[in-house]
Amino acid sequence: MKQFQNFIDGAWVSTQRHFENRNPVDNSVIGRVHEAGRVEVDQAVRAARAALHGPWGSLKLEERVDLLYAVADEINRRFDDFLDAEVADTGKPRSMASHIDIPRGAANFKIFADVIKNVPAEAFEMATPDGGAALNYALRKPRGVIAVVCPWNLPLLLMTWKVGPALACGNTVVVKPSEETPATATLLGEVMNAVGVPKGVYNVVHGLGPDSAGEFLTTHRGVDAITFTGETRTGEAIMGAASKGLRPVSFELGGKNAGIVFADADFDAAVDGIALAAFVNCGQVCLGTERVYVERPIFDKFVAALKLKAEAMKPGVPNDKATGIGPLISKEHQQKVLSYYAKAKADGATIVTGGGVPNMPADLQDGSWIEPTIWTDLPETAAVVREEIFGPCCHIAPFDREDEVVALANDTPYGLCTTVWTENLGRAHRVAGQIDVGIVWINSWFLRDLRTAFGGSKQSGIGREGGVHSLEFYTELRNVCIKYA
Ligand code: NAD
Ligand code: 6OD
Repeated sequence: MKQFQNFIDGAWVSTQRHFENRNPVDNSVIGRVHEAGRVEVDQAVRAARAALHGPWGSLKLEERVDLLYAVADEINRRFDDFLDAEVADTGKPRSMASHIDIPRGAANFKIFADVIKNVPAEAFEMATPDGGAALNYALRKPRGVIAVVCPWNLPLLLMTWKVGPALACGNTVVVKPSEETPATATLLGEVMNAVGVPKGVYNVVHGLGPDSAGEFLTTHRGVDAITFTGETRTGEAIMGAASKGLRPVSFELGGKNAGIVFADADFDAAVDGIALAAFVNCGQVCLGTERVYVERPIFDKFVAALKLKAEAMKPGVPNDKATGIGPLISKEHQQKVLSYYAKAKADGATIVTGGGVPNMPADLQDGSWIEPTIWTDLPETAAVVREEIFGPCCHIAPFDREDEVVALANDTPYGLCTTVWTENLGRAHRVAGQIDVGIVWINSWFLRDLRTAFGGSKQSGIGREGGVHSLEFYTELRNVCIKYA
């Protein structure tokens, strides 16, 4: 059985409190996680502080950038180790993890190394009141010790999406991976040591949220800023913690994203795109589509086509090339998703397909399997239309007018993303301008140049990260004015 220890100051730290790490495919115990207490969290924060003022802080930018390139190269060299670890923790199809999770995990270090190398500086020559002159410029300084609190759905990808820019900007980090997925954050500690990242720059503390490592880290006053990806309610708790000491936060939170399909859309592309957005990663993507609105003339045809797509997704184990959908992350999450399936039924939904647990072979029956599910005929007030489920499911409703569907899409406390499917360019621009979200995809989904801004509006997030936008959170500008004449 694997032991997942904390990684503090470049060393492996075990503790007396443990919890189990389970494989969602069959619920078997695959590892023992050493839970960090207040003492270990404090050690990690102190190590991060010492590195900031020591070996890391004194590196030249070029040396830091070279180390980040080396981290990316080492992740790629150990690609299969990362792949095995991610797949064992999440149960996701190996094909998905090898095309998305692991390559992006490596790329996040390269991209932000390039960003920091090329970021322009601001400088102004100015006349002074006494007839002299001054040069006024801004220095970018790291914020300090950053707490990185992560979810389980894309563990390496979403963790490195924060750690990459944080380190590129000269900060040090203490990462709290999700209790469900401790493996790849731990493995990254080995990578950091292997390529010579100074000890204390990257630290990992394992544990849960409340009254555990998550809370101990975010309430620790030695942390200068907190970046968090996860549920909106957790974000509220972390924001409360951050208010002590007025520490800045960057939040990527939940969503209840709409997909809008106009009758003039490329029909097959829209069906493929919505199927991907609703079902990939077993629906456990914050950017996923759980509300679909289809223009009435193509409504029945669309529902029938999406049903075929859902039913073609064969549940199975990660290594089987025929697998279309893996399990949910845990039995607990399976119960949550099933409770929404029950609510939809009780609310009078038409269950187009799915609605339960698929039949699996005997050795997999204890896994967290779930059927891709489509509902129609629910009012907009139904729980499955309003609340984030984070499972492979969507409700499809018809609409008649553009202004009507814009209002429907916007009628949610969330504002992460929307997909719009249309061949009408004017309409595409018009609707993109009217939907109150951080990201609008036209005729696409999950397609993004990593240099662009990513983040949610309303209760889906605070701030934007990506490319130079990440610098706004991971650095602070120091204004220097020098009178030279
Ligand atoms: P979660 O909020 O339950 O947990 C996320 C992390 O926060 C975990 O590491 C957990 O241990 C920690 N945590 C929980 N309570 C805490 C507390 N009180 N103090 C400090 N830390 C605490 O989220 P999850 O279940 O891991 O992930 C699913 C959620 O994440 C969904 O709502 C999804 O939409 C959201 N998400 C959003 C994005 C985005 O980019 N907007 C990306 C991925 C996931
Ligand atoms: O691709 C990204 O950078 C990103 N933040 C994706 C988020 C996915 C949410 O589950």
